[in-house]
Amino acid sequence: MAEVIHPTHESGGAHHHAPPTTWWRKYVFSLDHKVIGIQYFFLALFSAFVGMGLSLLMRLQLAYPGQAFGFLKTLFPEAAPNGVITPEMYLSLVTMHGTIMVFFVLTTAPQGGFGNYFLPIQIGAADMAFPLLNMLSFWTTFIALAFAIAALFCTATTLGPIGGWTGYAPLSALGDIAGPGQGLGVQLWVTSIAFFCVASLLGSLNFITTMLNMRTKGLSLMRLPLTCWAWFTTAVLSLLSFPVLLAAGVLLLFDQLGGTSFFIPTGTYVSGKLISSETEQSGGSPILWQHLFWFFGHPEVYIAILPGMGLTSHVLSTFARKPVFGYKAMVYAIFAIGLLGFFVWGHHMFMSGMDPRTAIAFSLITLTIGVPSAIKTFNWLGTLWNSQIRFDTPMLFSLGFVSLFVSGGITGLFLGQTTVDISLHDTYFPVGHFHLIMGVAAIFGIFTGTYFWFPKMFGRKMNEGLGKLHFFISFIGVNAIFIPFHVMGLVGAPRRYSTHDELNFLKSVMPLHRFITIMVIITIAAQFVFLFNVFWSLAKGKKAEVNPWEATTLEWDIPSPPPFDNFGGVEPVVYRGPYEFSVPGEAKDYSMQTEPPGAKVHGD
Ligand code: HEM
Ligand SMILES: [Cu+2]
Repeated sequence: MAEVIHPTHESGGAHHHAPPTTWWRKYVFSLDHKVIGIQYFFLALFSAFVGMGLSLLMRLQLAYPGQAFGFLKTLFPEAAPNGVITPEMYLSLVTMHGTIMVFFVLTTAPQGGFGNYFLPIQIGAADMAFPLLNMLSFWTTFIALAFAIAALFCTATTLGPIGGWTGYAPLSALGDIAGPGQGLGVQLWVTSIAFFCVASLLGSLNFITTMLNMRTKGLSLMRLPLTCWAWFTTAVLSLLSFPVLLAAGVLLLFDQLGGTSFFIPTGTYVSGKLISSETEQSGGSPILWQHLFWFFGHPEVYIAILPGMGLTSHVLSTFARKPVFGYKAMVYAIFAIGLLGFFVWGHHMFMSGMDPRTAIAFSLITLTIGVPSAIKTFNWLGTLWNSQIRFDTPMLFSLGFVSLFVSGGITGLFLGQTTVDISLHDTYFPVGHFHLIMGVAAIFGIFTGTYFWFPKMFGRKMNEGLGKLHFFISFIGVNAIFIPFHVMGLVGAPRRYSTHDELNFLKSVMPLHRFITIMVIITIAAQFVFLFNVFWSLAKGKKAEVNPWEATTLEWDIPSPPPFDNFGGVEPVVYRGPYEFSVPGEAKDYSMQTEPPGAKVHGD
């Protein structure tokens, strides 16, 4: 640690550590928030392709149940004997797909990746408040991913545990008797989650401190880009929700390994065996697991989507050449969503035998989240209204984000009503709902960030033609995949079933299953276009100017890529709000935050 000179905080942003001298310190165990951001980004990119691969296997099975695939036989001789995916194998695919996507893609890329890279720069700081902690957060996330990958390979007959990403007790607490992958598989899976919780906790402390303490001169709170508000609120949500999941995970591990029974009730029969007589484990509450899990789980969906919301506001304003409509309302809406998100977890438990009066309370609070969400949506439309839109790839993905957020959000209003949820619960309807809103909307946020910031991060532009191709195929693809999920849900197709062709009433959904799988293959192909674009542009992309999008915030004032300490030791001074586009009377249609006044000052 010799090269770290400790921060002096008098002026908020003055903070220096000397540049690294060895290869290891530069690229692997780096303290530089930019390197760490890129590490998080690539970890998420890798995980996204793993998660996507697992979903493709599920889709093959759902569209062609019982069909033998030679490559499956070779790859998984025991989990897919004769090339046919077993129901247990299918369940493990569901589990690991959900886990990897939620934790290692959606929680990792927007916050750990882009947040790490751009929060310090957008507030005019040289690094995060605690660089060493930042490095530890990344490597703890890496260990978490290693455990998740180990869980994939620890049982021959499955690809990990089979209880879903929600790991409901008591089956997750009982060990191998509850099914293949439920012993060692669950232990590795929950260890992975525990490491992930610790990493996110450390990261959130860093984000909160950095944003509150390290803003440069003139950067008052109401002059912060909305991206920063979103990362900050996300960090607060992480700080308050991950500890609960960590505690639940440790208790689950005790149940698995230590003979405790936090989640194992008296008189549990599994496969005809009375558990409590075998193991003396009794007296616990499986519903306790659901409370702890969903107390984390609901804020988690906002952890996934808030950074995308902040970025969408930012990008819509930049490419519409107009100030964000209702800046303050947007900040308060982010807070409101974050706060209300802690009081609605019960909407995941309407089926758990909860008192109907409690359910009504959860239902009402859930519906009130529609208010700040609608404020955000109308303000996005307000920003676009009467504007001269530049349709570059980042803008297309932001518009896609708004569209997916609305289509996914509307069905949330259905599911938030107890009476409607009871009949739709555990069908494909919620699966369609959450894929649109938290799955692909958040992924579109990640794509927006990639296309928007790539020139700054790597000093080269991504290819626009390939970017547009990627956008159009993906946008049509995800709608063609996930809107039919709702239809299947209304027909009654149950989720987490490996075949839908055994019951007569479901025969009608089989053609839809095949259609969806074809769309999945096309959409996945488009993701390889994206992957190619990333790596090709890294090597061969056009050199990027300092400010290719004619944007206003601090990152567009410094070279692409930024030097080691971001601002070359000079503390930038901020004179304006972040979204001064098309200000009447100004020479250009944008004024950078660092341009001294002359014109009116926005915000304050
Ligand atoms: C390539 C696009 C994707 C496809 C085709 C896809 C497909 C699927 C399928 C078929 C299921 C299983 C449904 C069931 O049997 O219950 C599933 C579950 C799930 N997916 Fe995706 N998915 C995709 C992307 C994502 C993304 C981006 C996320 C990120 C949030 C995600 C999160 C989940 C979760 C949390 C589950 C539930 C797992 C569980 O029930 O435990 N998926 N997905
Ligand atoms: Cu929820």
